[in-house]
Amino acid sequence: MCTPESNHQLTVFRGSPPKNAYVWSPFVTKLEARLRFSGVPYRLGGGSPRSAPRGKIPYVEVAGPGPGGEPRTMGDSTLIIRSLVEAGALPDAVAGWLARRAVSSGLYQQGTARLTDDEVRLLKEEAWDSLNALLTESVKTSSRQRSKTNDDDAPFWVLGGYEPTEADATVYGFIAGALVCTA
Ligand SMILES: N[C@@H](CCC(=O)N[C@@H](CS)C(=O)NCC(=O)O)C(=O)O
Repeated sequence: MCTPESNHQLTVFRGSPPKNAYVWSPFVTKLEARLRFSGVPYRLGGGSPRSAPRGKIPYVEVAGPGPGGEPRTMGDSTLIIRSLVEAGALPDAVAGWLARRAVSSGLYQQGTARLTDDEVRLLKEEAWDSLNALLTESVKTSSRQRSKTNDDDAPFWVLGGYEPTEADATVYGFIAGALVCTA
C-alpha cells in the first residue's frame, strides 16, 4: 500500500506542525516507531483531533497510486497498523503465542496482571517498575544472544528475539511520550 514498490504515499498526522522531534502523544510515537522499525516510508502531517476520523491523533492518509484514487484516512494507531499489515504494506510483527504466554506469566508473577484497571491507573509508578523489570529481563536474554556475535551495541527487543515487535513500538511510544511531555 505505502511501500516504495507500490507508490502509495502515507502521511501520519501528529496533531502539530511537522518537525523533526517527538511529539508528546505516545500513540503517535508508537505508530511512527512501528513504521520505522519496518522501513516503511511516510510523510509527516499536522492535522488535529478535530479533523481526525476518530477525533484522536494519530491518523493517517493513504494516497495513490496514480491520479484519480481518493486518498483514504484512518484513525487509531492499532487499527492503522492492523490495516497496513492486512494490506501487505507492513510486515506482521505481532508477538508469537509463546512469547505472549511468557510475558503474561512474568507479569502475573511480578504482580501487575493481578491488578484491576483502576488499580493500574492509581499505581503508575508500579507500572513503570514493571516495565523496568520486563526490560531488565529482555536485556539479559538479548545479552546471551549478543554474546554469540560479540556485538554489545546491538539493540535488544522487549520480547527477546532478533526483530522488534508491536511491543517495542508501544513501549517506545510511551517512554518517548513521557519524556517529551511537560504537563
Ligand atoms: N486508541 C487511540 C488513542 C489515541 C489518543 O488517545 N490520542 C490522544 C493523544 S495521546 C488524542 O488525540 N487526544 C486529543 C483529544 O482527545 O482531543 C490510538 O491508539 O490511536
